[in-house]
Amino acid sequence: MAIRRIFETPDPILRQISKPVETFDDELRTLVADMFETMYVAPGIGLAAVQVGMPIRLIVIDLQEPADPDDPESPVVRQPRVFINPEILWHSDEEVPYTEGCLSVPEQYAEVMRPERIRARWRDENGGEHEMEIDGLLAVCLQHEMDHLEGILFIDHLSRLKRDMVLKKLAKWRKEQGTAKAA
Ligand code: K1U
Ligand code: ZN
Repeated sequence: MAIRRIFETPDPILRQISKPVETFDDELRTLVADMFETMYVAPGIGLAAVQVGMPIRLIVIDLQEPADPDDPESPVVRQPRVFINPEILWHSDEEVPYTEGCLSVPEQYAEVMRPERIRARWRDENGGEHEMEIDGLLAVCLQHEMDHLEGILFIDHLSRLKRDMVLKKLAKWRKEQGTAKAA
């Protein structure tokens, strides 16, 4: 397994439309393993392949929630999930706010509204088909990651004013880190 570089805004690769996965082979499964390792180290709860420079329709998610939902100090349970060629078959009219982050827009968070529930279909890394109704943080995260497959970042959901504020804060943070890049 290997940790891969995470591409950050404004890298144009993040704006590419990812291509469907057609071959479910060991090369794909190695990429999946590398993406989980990269995501856990980052740390994050999701990652789309395009974020590591591979514009294919592959997403990994692990919400890493505490074993006991009533005890935030209880040990985290790992539940790695792989979504390949995901499709949203249905979404609720009700939307919910969630303060999102993105490993490609490091250290920046902003509230985004998304449908509360979705029905999704996808394949796993062995080509097996899955279909499920999803809500809560998994629905938020899957929709965020599916946006990556279309070249969309969470900041694109913000007003121009809020987006500019986030990008200004990002530039300031990068300057403080000593790795100034144009936002
Ligand atoms: O870059 C990404 O797409 C990953 C992103 C996923 C996400 C987070 C929040 C809402 C929607 C989608 C992240 O993982 S950002 C980091 C983060 O949220 C986190 C990091 C450590 C522990 C818990 C959360
Ligand atoms: Zn993201």
